[in-house]
Amino acid sequence: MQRNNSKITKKIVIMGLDNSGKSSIVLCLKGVKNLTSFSAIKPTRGFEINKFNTMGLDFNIWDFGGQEKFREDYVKNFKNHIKGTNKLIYVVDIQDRERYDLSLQYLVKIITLLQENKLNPDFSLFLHKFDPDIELINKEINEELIQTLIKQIKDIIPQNFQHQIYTTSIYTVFQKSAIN
Ligand SMILES: Nc1nc2c(ncn2[C@@H]2O[C@H](COP(=O)(O)OP(=O)(O)OP(=O)(O)O)[C@@H](O)[C@H]2O)c(=O)[nH]1
Ligand SMILES: [Mg+2]
Repeated sequence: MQRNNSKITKKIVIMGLDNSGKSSIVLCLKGVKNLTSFSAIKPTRGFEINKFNTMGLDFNIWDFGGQEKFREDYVKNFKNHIKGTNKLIYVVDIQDRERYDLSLQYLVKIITLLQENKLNPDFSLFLHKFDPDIELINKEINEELIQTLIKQIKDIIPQNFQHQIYTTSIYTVFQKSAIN
């Protein structure tokens, strides 16, 4: 937590593979509604800190670009990047079936590092790009596939780890549906 003019600013960290939709989620959380902002998003280089205020609370969202070269740096310097984190959001692109395994490997690394550093921030996992009618648009993404993915995720997250899994999409008025 960071003190800012005697107010407390909470630190939210958002991580996941490149192209998983993290920066788009950040725009949603900031309440941005104009579509041009969404189409103008470019891959994040390194990390970007976004400030926003909601319901009288100040937040800093640290958006960690997911390209491999950046991921390697975060893993190497994990402690520096993560210190003071109140909430960590991990994003999996459910439409990127080919990279489920890679995304789960990155998740394992992050959880292992959190444990090694004895950190236990509030942890949310977003199954993202869960667009309305996804099963009609993309026939590969069916209930069975998602349930298998959720099972794999639950096997990775330790029992004593406070966490919540949600499905999310930018194509709904941003909503998240709890899974467990
Ligand atoms: N179908 C669909 N596409 C999305 C959704 N959210 C984001 N996208 C698209 O996914 C692409 C990548 O989005 P970004 O927000 O840049 O992804 P990122 O995780 O920040 O990527 P890096 O900065 O490289 O780590 C863009 O073309 C977005 O429009 C979603 O909910 N559904
Ligand atoms: Mg980004």
